Amino acid sequence: MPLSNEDIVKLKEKAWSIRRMIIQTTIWAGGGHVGGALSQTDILAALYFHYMKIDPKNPGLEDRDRLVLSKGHGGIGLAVVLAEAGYYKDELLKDFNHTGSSFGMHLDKLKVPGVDASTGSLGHGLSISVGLALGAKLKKASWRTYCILGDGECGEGSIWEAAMAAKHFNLDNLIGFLDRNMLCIDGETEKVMALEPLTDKWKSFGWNTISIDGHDFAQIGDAIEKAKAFTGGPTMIIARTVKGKGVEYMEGKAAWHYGGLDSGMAEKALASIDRAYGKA
Ligand SMILES: Cc1ncc(C[n+]2csc(CCOP(=O)(O)OP(=O)(O)O)c2C)c(N)n1
Repeated sequence: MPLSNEDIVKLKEKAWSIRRMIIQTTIWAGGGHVGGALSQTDILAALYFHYMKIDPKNPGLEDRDRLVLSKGHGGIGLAVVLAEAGYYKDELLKDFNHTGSSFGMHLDKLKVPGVDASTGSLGHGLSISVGLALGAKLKKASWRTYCILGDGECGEGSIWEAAMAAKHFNLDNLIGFLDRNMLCIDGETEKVMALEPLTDKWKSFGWNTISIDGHDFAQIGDAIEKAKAFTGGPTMIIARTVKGKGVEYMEGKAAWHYGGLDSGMAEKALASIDRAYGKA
């Protein structure tokens, strides 16, 4: 069933509050991977606040859907989403990446409730996801595995080994999102290591592919519904996104892959997010 207007309004509110909290947590942490955390936000909001079967009061629920943030540097964004979903209090984020905190820049599944895989070294999350999805098949369990990949990350050869395996095992319970913001750490993906034609690459590995605007909730929702209904193998949703989405001065700038914010920058960032959501 497509998302209703009411659902979309609710998800936009969540995305607004998540984006603000990513800025706040970046201030507390003294710096963070803010650009990629903002590009993945709407995808995570749709998954955690509408589509995924989860119980924040019981993070280990056997029957839950799993999410693997293969672009593990986006952990600051996932940590905010998990707090917003109720896995823990957002006050804990005040210590994000401080010595002794449970929250490192890359999230540890043994320390942070709700995290299904410890990631950070790029290129491994899809293999972990294949293992989880295959495990669900072997157990005849109905839960799904979602995996969020970066586009720069797709330069890792291990992604393509996992892509092959996912089709080999016909893992129709595995749904990937490729955060196609066209930027990696060093600049434009097409200059650093060209990926295009990217959709054709996933298709040729046997995946069902869907291309969407990764900031449009109606399109995100529609793609998830189609992926869930598809039984011929795994699906990769290629989501066109904007690195730094919501903060005008960060949008489309590789320099904001990682950054710290002084009080002037933070104020400007929050004001920009508020404007983007008609709150100012
Ligand atoms: C194996 C490995 N090599 C290098 C890095 C350092 N690194 C962190 S993020 C990043 C760029 C990732 O770009 P992309 O996947 O496009 O992420 P996004 O733009 O969505 O933040 C790199 C090279 C890493 N984490 N792991």
